[in-house]
Amino acid sequence: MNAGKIQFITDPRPDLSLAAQAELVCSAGINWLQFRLKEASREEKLRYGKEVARICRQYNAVFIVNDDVALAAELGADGVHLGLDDGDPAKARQLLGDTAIIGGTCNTFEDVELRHRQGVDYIGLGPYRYTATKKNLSPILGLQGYQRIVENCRQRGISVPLVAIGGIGVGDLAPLISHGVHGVAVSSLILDAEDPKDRIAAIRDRVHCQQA
Ligand code: TZP
Ligand code: MG
Repeated sequence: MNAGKIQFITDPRPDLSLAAQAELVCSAGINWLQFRLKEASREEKLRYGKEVARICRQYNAVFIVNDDVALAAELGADGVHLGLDDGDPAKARQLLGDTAIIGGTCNTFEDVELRHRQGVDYIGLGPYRYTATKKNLSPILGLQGYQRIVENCRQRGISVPLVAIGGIGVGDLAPLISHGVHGVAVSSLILDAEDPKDRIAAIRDRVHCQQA
């Protein structure tokens, strides 16, 4: 998969536009972004999506669109991130092309088996712990949950990259990576930081220093 180990997920904030979020993370070296904007009209999603896509392209960062394959196609995205209810990865690939990056959200090993069989390129596995960023959270996995699912994947020869998501803190990064996850997807960890650039440096340091 042509993406890094740290995915930033946009989240609407009154004090920082989605474009400013993209500029912030890309300029600090994050090269993988998921455009996530839930409560907005189609026009708003297109307008803000175009701004974020342009910044990602400028920094050569991978640009993924949450939920909506048609929006991803219209924005010329590198891929789409599908929840379990967001449709069939094969159909998404048909529309976006063979080299598109298709991600899928999973909460259980059974979900992982299904999405792996359907040919996703990476799995957003979570939530690690409670987070206010997402509504209707699935059951929390904790470190033990990841350990169990990583072990099941090893036993069944499933090697799709697992990206941990949901309420991840700086102190969670090293343990998660050392338990066999490929990378992490984070939002509030960066957006809530007093010094977001400093926080990004700390995240990059922790993630890239670890052996998967
Ligand atoms: N899906 C599961 S948890 C989550 C999403 C989009 C939000 C992750 O954001 P945060 O702020 O890093 O918990
Ligand atoms: Mg979704």
